[in-house]
Amino acid sequence: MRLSRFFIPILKENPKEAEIVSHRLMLRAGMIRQQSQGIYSWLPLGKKVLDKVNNIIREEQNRAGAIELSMPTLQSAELWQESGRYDAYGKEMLRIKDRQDRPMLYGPTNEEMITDIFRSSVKSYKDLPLNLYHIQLKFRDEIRPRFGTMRSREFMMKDAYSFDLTREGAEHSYNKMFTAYLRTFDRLGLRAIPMRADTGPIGGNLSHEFIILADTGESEVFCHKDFVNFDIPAENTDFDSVDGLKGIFDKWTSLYAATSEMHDESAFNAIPEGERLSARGIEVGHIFYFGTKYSEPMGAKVQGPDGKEHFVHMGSYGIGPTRLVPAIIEASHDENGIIWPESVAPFDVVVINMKAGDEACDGTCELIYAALTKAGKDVLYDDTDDRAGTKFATADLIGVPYQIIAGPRAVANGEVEVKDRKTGARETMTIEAAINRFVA
Ligand code: 5CA
Repeated sequence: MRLSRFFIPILKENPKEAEIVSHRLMLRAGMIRQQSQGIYSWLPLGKKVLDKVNNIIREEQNRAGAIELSMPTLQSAELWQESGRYDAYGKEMLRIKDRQDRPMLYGPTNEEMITDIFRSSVKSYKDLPLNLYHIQLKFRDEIRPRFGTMRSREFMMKDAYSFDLTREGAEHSYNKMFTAYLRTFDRLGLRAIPMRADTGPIGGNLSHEFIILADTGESEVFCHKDFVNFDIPAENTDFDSVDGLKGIFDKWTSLYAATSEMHDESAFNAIPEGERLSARGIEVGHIFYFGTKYSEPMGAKVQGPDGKEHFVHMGSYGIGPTRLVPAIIEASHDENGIIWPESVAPFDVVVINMKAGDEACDGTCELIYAALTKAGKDVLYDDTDDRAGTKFATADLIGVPYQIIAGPRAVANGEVEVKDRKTGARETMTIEAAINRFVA
């Protein structure tokens, strides 16, 4: 992508409305634009990052055996009357009427709709277990939308829903998602701590929140400090292995039970003082097991091996991609801007032409741009005629992991500079070496 042809409305000044660094940087880097309170457009640079985040989520959901579908944002109120949540959900739900005066709503979550899909076609235990997910916009009319897309009214969610014949089966489905989440957040460059949690309006009695430590987070975290350092399940984890996944899960729950109880001060106080961690964090994911809470009122049942009908045991599993993007920035930035982990960076590398119009600089940049693009790299080429200082500031602000800098003096020697955005380290090398560094 040539910067001269791209759409990236960089802000020179710090936007006054932004209270936290991720919001400030997302606005300054031209990633998002507020359309009305708590409702955002994702501009091209932001959209690229969001897509990468969603793809990692998708890969890990698929690896764990979940199957993708797509449900609408607008739902009929009838479904929610069946589950009893239509009135219970209160003012957070945006209620709409269609031209026939039928009550509709902009979905804040999809337990009812997925249960409806399930009951319409699954009749036998032989079709279980089943886990269906989608990545779709949601709407919650939050009292205090704030911090940009961190807490917005319209936001994206990956929501997965599992169906099992028995509680044991449902617990295995829960452990699959638990394990997939540990892997997902790790691939996003984050340490997300699983914390036992309240279930709130989703209901049920087994639930974990996944929390990233950050001073600006809205959640409180009390736990053993060892919680922050843990092994991530390997890529070849056998998600069908009940014992294997239970081992991963038990390690957590036992550590948890032994050392911390989020809402239980005495358990926290039982941790030796030097080993306590009391911090703030951002909830980026939340998983629930809620048994037959929706299957019973909505009549979602299957025939079991005993020939009898059984209400299915369900769980739901949410991740917020539009919250994850600012959460990644909170965890990874410096005074000059964003530092993207390579896995979600909007571009792999930016080529900076320090003297656009200079024949040697132009030729060198075009050569590098073409070679890296051909090799499948996502390259941003700053071919604008901005001053070098502006170009460096832009490249640092938008956080592309590597910069290849071509200035007249180096180019005259057949060389360019390669800068690592994270460490700031710069290295001069031949043009060929610079290309090979990214292609090899
Ligand atoms: N149905 C369940 C799980 S599928 C559910 O709705 N869970 S939730 O309410 O905990 O939301 C799941 C995730 O969505 C949260 O962990 C968070 O990452 C994201 N999320 C929730 N509300 C917002 C919001 N207002 N803005 C941005 N992200 C949000």
